[in-house]
Amino acid sequence: MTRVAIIGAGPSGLAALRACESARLGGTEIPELVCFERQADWGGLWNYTWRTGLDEFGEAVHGSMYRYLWSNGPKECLEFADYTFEEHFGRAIPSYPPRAVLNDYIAGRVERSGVRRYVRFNTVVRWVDYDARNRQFKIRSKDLANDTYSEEVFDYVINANGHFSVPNVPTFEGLDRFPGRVLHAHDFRDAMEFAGKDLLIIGGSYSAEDIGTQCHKYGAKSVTFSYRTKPMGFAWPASFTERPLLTKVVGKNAHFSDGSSKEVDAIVLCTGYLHHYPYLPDELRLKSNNRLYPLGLYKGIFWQDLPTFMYLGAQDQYYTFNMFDAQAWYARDVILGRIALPDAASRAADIRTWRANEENVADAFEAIDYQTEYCRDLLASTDYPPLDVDHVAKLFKEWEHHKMAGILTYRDRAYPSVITGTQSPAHHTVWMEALDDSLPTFLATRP
Ligand code: FAD
Ligand code: NA7
Repeated sequence: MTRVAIIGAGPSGLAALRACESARLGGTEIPELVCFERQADWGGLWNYTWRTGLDEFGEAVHGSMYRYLWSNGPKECLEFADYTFEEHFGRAIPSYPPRAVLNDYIAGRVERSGVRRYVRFNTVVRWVDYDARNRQFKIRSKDLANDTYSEEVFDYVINANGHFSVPNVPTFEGLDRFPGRVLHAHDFRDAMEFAGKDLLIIGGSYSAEDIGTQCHKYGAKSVTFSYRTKPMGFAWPASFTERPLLTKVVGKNAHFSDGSSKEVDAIVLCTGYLHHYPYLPDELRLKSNNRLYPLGLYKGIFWQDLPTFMYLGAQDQYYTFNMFDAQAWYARDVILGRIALPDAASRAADIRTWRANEENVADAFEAIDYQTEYCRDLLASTDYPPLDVDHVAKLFKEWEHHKMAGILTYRDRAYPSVITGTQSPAHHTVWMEALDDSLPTFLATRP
């Protein structure tokens, strides 16, 4: 029987399980599935851990999410077309749920489809080898709880390990003598730690914006952003400033490339993440920065040199959960023989075209259009339930405008579901005053 390995049970790996299971429920014989997940439960980044550094087994902690994290985009843009928020929660809920609520939604879909039996928790993939003679992969994994290694063979590998876990950590002159805390966003857990402090944040993207606004919400005295390429440019409240790149730190004084300086108490490096696949040999390993179309992946999924090896979720992400579904349904259909891949030259030409178009993307609005076309292309070939990506793109663009209109208030907006059409209710408490991010409080009709 054909065997498929899935590495990771985050939203991408779970999409692969769900895709296969829905084919099975539709009467199709599916391959034998083994999903390796190094954490004790599924959900990937959404499965919050207080730990940082190494975990109880001496493994690098995967989690980059922090307490009080709320969705940074409308949930209507990520809703699964085959499992709506209304189906999961029994009613419409507000548009910007906190982490625990989204984790509950992700887990609910797969819990109900009964795919837990395919997942080996606390099991880390250590090495993947390809044997060209019998066209099979050999996976060496470690059962962390029982402290034992195993080796097994597979015909296909779906790599869904996530690429926002291993931090990109630059250094700056004087950091080694800075008399305060210095950390990367990957290790950030609780904004309360920075209440009353003057905070310096390096970076100009989502982590910088979100950790900065969250620290403000929980009482930071001031937030200074330092950007490498360009400022984020939001209408920041008075206690925020944007400065160009940090050049050095002298004592508590941070010096910037425009000659200005600022005394700060703590520094958070929101400098992004590395594509990091320590269990993959050179010939299977994606080498990329964080971008919309990493090279080497046909349809953004199939490893060009060996298409039985696949990556899910390897792109920079506007679309998330439903894009992982679009990828997973497509990957599944290739494995099931429902979709035939073209020859290597045609695949290479297709990759070149998508990459050239990606290089012409000029701003966030064009990036949204680009990823919309990418999803549309995948969705056209599978039986994934209808998803109106033009409507999703429209909501993404409204979201961008709402962020520009108010970086502290955009989460108070509400949008209609793309799938059901139901208008989401406003949350009972505005985001800036919603300090309790627990699921029961969020779902309560009144706080
Ligand atoms: P992950 O969620 O990273 O899951 C990968 C899984 O693979 C993990 O469970 C990990 O343990 C497992 N794994 C890794 N290596 C191995 C191995 N060797 N062996 C076995 N298992 C392994 N997206 C949104 O839509 N909205 C948001 O608000 C949002 N906020 C974010 C905030 C932060 C701080 C970060 C870092 C990301 C955020 N994202 C958000 C984007 C996020 O990437 C996706 O939502 C989603 O989690 C990606 O799913 P994934 O399965 O590809 O990766
Ligand atoms: P991103 O979106 O990859 O952004 C990384 C940021 O880090 C970006 O602004 C980079 O600047 C900056 N960066 C990287 N290296 C440096 C150095 N050496 N010096 C200064 N600045 C640097 O990662 P995020 O963590 O913000 O977001 C990842 C996910 O987490 C995302 O999906 C969110 O939903 C949450 P650049 O613009 O390249 O000059």
